[in-house]
Amino acid sequence: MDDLRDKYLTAIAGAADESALESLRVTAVGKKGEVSLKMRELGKMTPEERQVAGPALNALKDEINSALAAKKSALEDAALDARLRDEWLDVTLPARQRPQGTIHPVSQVTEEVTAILADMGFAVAEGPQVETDWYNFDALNIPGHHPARTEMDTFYMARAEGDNRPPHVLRTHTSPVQIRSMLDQGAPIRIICPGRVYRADYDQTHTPMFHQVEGLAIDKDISMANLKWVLEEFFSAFFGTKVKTRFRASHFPFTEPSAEVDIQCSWEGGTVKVGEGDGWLEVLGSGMVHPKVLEAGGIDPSQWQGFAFGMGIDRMAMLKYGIPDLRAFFDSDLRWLRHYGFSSLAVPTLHGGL
Ligand code: 2NM
Repeated sequence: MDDLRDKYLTAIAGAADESALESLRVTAVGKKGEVSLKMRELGKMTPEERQVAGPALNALKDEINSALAAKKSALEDAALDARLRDEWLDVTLPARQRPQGTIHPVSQVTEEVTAILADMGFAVAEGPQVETDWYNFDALNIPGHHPARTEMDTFYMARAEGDNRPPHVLRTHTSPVQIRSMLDQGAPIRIICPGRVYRADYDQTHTPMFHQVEGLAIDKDISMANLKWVLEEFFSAFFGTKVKTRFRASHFPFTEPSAEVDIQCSWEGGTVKVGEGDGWLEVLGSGMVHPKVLEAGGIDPSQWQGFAFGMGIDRMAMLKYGIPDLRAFFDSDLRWLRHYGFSSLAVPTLHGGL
């Protein structure tokens, strides 16, 4: 029995893993194991021999079982220690660098303009970029013979032979959205319409697609004075400094009277600075909405009146952020986008100074 004990306790102590331990258990104390076979021999012994051998064999079996259990738990501990050694993570390490996109200046300025005008009570309206010529021209009191309607200035959608629907165009301004909003909501109404517009024009200062925001306020007693306040308030908030405006009489088919609006600026060393000096920069068209346009929008011009204005977002972005070349806006040059782009986390707000 001492030989058995020595043999198994040594083997258990030296077992390399749990499966080696399991086969030792089977050969030692399993049903047909060596200790169990010895126990079966108890029957052939005399009672006196049995009295000695029985408890001794039981004690040996217990001893082997506890050695097995102790070794099993030691192997488990060692396995856990090995995993803790091999699999640890340093959760304090900085994150892996990933490519960061930037917000395009046009998107940034659209958000800024929207934040300022939303604070004054204007809601954002959007509409299709492909329009019928009624929404883009007729409803805006732009007559059939007007030069803006020619293919020199407007992109007409190609049509299949025999397609007799009215002509469709890429909208040349966002005013059709305002017609749709008037027809949908009626008066009073206070909206801005930011978005892409298209004109057949390409040179230093024009791209065939550009961005506009137009405003519309219709109520019982809205005047040019309200328009002037809204615009001065808007420009001052946008440029972060008091900006004077100058209204010059002009003409648009959709407004009467109409005014072009200049903002105060200085020209020094080839750079424009807004809100100082005695120069002027034209940035916006505006006026009182023409009665025919109100009518086309389903609003009774004997009951309601209001102002509208429109400006170029791309141009406002160039002015505010000192971007020299308009065409680079749409080149998708990553170096340009990284240089002039904005952090996606820097959301423009009024209280943050935009
Ligand atoms: C401008 C200039 C003047 C304008 C007019 C309208 C509408 F649809 F309400 F009649 N929306 N925008 C307007 C007026 C736009 O852009 C230079």
